[in-house]
Amino acid sequence: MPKISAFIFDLDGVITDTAEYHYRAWKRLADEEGLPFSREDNEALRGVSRRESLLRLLKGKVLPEPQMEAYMARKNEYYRAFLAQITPADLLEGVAEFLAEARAHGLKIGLGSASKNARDVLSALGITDQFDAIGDGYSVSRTKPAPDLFVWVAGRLNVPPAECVVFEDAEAGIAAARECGMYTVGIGEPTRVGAANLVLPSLAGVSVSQILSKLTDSPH
Ligand code: B16
Ligand code: MG
Repeated sequence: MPKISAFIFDLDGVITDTAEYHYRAWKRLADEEGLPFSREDNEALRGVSRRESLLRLLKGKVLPEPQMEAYMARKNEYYRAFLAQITPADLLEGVAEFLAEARAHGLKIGLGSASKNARDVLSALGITDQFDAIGDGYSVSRTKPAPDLFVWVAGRLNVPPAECVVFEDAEAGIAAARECGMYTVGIGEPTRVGAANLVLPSLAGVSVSQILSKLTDSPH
């Protein structure tokens, strides 16, 4: 069994499902601007930054930078209005138990989210104090699939990347973690996170020792 010192979690899709709120906020903007945008289109926005999300929503349509900025600000305003509805009941099944068990194992806990709203979401969920380091949309400039965010979090945790396990629901996030030599646990569809070392439908009923015992000597 390899030496593992830290678990790093993505937020949306792993700890809670803010994806629905992101969708509704983008959908409102798209409808107001007469841009076609479906739930299926929204799948391509999973785990990617606000700017990259807008570029994907625009499907190749080019806008001047000030208009891009205005669209992103408006979407964020719509999204933030939903944050007031988030409570600890919105933690995905099994997450509270899994975090507590990981801490009891002496593992360090990090967050690696693309979201600039991550701290507010953690606070609404009531779990900010469970994290030893919080990496969010402000921490680095190159977003997933670049490895920068996870490297940044590992640095904050003072743990070598090879001793980290990343939990992610997005293809870009698995690619980012693999790029920096971390172990990966994909949450959700194998078609999306199949490149991970382990793939699980969710963290419900999952134990820390179960995960650790399934990791091989090298992440690749
Ligand atoms: P914001 P994650 C991601 O969160 C979301 O999955 C993605 O839909 C969103 O565009 C991105 O955060 C940026 O969010 O607009 O709040 O900065 O999965 O990386 O936790
Ligand atoms: Mg995610």
